[in-house]
Amino acid sequence: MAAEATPNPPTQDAESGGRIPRVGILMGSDSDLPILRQAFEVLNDLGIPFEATVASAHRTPDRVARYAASAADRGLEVLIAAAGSAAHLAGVVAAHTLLPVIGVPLQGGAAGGLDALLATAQMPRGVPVATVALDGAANAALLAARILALKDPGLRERLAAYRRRMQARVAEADRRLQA
Ligand code: RP5
Repeated sequence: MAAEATPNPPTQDAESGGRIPRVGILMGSDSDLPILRQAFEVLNDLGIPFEATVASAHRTPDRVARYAASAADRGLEVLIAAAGSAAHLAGVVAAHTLLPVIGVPLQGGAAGGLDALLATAQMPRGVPVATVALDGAANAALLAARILALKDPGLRERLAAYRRRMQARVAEADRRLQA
């Protein structure tokens, strides 16, 4: 089923260098890519192999269902789904997999993102989506990393180092302010 169920080959991140992707990122449109690049950057920083693909809950529903249903069999461990406006992508993905799904609502719709936020977060009981802030692609990647780090001590250490770098940047900003 996996081979047939796999949609068109997703974009393989160069940094993954042939390693099996652990995180699958879906976005509703290629117009979402600039925000999703923030997630790519975090995952690259943390050395987590990932793949990314454009798939729409409304425009390509079968493709989304096939991708989500085959994701675990293909070795993916966490899925990130980002969409704007009537942002049903993360919910539909969660309906077709038992993997953890992180939803990223995107700004830009007629209601300034509130439409996407509610559509992503307000899931019915039984089908959970962990929803991050509007345009929160970087945090989605960090949350995925924390999930993976539960069983990956090396990644846990890289996450700790990431946090130390962040803290050092804040301390440096404060030093400049006080100077
Ligand atoms: C959503 O509609 C996409 O995720 C995107 O955020 C928004 C607009 O899509 P395009 O019209 O730019 O393709 O499905």
